[in-house]
Amino acid sequence: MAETLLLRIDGKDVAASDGATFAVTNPATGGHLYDVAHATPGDVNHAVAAARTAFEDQRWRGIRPRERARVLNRAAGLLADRIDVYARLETLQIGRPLREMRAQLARLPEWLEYFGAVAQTAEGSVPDFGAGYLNVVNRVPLGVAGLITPWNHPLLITMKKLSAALAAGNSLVIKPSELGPAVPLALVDLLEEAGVPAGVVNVVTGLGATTGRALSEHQGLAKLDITGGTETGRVVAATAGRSLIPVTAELGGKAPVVIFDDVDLEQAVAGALFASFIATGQTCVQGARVLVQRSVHERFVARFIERTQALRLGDPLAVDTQVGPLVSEAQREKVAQAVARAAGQGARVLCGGRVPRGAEYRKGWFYEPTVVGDITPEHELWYEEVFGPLTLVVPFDDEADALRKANDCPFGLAASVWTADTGRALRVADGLDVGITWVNDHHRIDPSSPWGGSKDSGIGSENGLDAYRTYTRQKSVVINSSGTPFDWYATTQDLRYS
Ligand code: TXE
Repeated sequence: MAETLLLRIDGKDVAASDGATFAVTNPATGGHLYDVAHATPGDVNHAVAAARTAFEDQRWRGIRPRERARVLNRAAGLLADRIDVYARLETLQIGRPLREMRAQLARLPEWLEYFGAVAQTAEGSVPDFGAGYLNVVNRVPLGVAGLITPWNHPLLITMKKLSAALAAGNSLVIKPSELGPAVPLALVDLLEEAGVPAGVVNVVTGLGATTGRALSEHQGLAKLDITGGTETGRVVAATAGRSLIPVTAELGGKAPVVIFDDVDLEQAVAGALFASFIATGQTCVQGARVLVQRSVHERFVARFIERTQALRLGDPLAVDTQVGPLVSEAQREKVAQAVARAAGQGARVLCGGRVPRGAEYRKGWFYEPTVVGDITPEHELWYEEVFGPLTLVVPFDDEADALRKANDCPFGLAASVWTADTGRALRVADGLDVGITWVNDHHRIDPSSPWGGSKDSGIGSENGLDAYRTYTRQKSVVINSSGTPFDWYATTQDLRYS
């Protein structure tokens, strides 16, 4: 594929106004995939204006929610037919194994279906305003929403935000990651084919510091929804805050995987592997800290290392590949440096910790799945999010110790608890300061289930009814139905006016 991907503004594919482009490469081979238009602040302005016009002329928000849902269901059908094409594109851009991308993308039509159903069934309310009044409260769309999305799940994360935003009747400007813009761009064609009017969904591709910044600073937005690193989230939220633009931010994580000694060891090892190494560890809910009860710690670690070393690294397009490359040289460097720093501070690299040898790995950003032990809060790696195929194993004594260690973290996105004791699972879930806890599982997601965290993991949540609500605002109409004339200034008597 050697072509230039263009911006999508007001239903048209357009080059950047200054003609600038940037290149997207294949992280498994270093090969050039395509050039992409690099939107200028002027292009961003143009996209926001097009989205605003589409909002004001009601071409989408004026359509009854039931009809919007029909369009979204049609889009879900088209998407289901294109999964294989999109999965391959995602793998080429970000290096995640094709098997993973197919499994992930096959779920995405559900987001369109779910939020279409929510839009159809959403109802206003009639608060008790008191005798002689009728108060009708409706929810209306916000306006133009800016979506800034990352590279690690390019279509999933775009879909989570877009489905809620569109179902509610908003217009959008999407700034996909510079590392994986192709599928979010292709999605606009699909949505328009399904019946979303041109101009409702616009895409500006570009780098974070230029295009992303221009979008996040735009005064014409009614909401900003970002998934990215915590530092990016802070900058974007601070900028939006100055303009009083509401923000949803899904940021970093360092999820603990808490394994008690009453759980089947093989299941626990399989679960921890899935938690730690899916997406080559590049996911915000990655099991980045495996906490294991001391009585089984040694046995667990031996088996965990054995299975980690057996993971098949390689060409992400090959169906039997289990771990692909990292997304970029910078991301691999970040992992390698974190491992070197931890080792220098006295932690022990139990397996991995290096670039794999072999001609097939020479051109891509591969790194061996890595397990680090003998790690304590004295080490930076205890706290920092690395975002790669790297996890820690840490022993704990009892429930209280497990909770103390699990919560000793700046992030609070997700955690998993592995135990056969339901009471214990509930107690630990209750004590964890995170947004999502899985019991005897990890990484599970559903459009109906809230996805968001506490502390440095962000603001608000995606998925579920709350996500839909945050793409709307309340509009209250208070009707005087008493039929009684009222004239405040005609008398000096005490009257109730509030
Ligand atoms: O993310 P960025 P990067 C974490 C992870 C990773 C680190 C950096 O730890 O190592 O972040 O990854 C846009 N104004 N996560 O650099 O930069 C950017 O173009 C406006 C966690 O890839 O945060 C992209 O579209 N926008 C995470 C998006 O923000 C800006 C997913 C995310 O990119 C911007 C990804 C700016 N100043 C990384 N700077 C998760 N929670 O899943 C960048 N962007």
